[in-house]
Amino acid sequence: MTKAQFITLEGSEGVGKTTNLEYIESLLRDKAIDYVVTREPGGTDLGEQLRELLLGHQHTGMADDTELLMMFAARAEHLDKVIKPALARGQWVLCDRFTDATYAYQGGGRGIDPLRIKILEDYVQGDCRPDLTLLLDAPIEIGRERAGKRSAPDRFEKEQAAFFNKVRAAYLQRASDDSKRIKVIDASLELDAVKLQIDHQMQSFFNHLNSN
Ligand code: T5A
Repeated sequence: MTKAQFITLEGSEGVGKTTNLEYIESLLRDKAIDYVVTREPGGTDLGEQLRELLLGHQHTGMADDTELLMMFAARAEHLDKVIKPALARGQWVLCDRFTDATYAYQGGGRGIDPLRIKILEDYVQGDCRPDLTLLLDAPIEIGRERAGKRSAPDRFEKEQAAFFNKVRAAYLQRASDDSKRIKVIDASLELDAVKLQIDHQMQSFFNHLNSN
């Protein structure tokens, strides 16, 4: 197969990213593909510390720009220590959230101009972009109900419905602007039906790589 691929999983709260990440791992193992699995914010020691500051409740009044810059600080570390080295070694990278989340949450949710996010994206990432993104999409009530059953709300999960509707709309807008890379999965369905759609997208992706 061709060079190592960078796959990201996106979606708003509780849509099933973590659950389905394990399923994607099983598909990669079936193909004997060597991979690393990681997440954002986080994925490194420093990134996980930044995650605690971002998701915890110690800094509830954090400025929007502080939040944005901390996401990119964690990402810079993640790219340097995990993502780029893995891809260079020939390992695929499977990442739970990446920069599309910044466009959705800090852009859509907080209202930061996407052009400012783009400047940081170009600066921090250079030309590193995901090859495939699976966007798990569901009405926000479904995701919040699923997430609520699982754990106490973090700083983002405390936001109101209007915030998450803007996050969802921003994600869907990005998918429509970049439909070649971002594939929308209907995550409101039962888990087996969600996995079927993921399987379909992954097999198309493998086929596309093999045909090049
Ligand atoms: N953030 C992140 C930004 O603001 N900007 C950024 O740049 C980045 C990178 C990270 C937070 O940081 C923000 C976004 C987030 O608020 P997170 O932990 O990555 O936090 O994100 P969460 O969405 O909070 O992750 P969750 O773990 O809560 O949700 P998942 O992973 O989407 O859902 P999952 O798999 O844990 O499933 C939730 C529950 O639903 C069940 C599962 O069994 C589980 O109990 N479930 C289903 N039930 C029925 N049917 C299905 N189809 C189901 N799928 C899953």
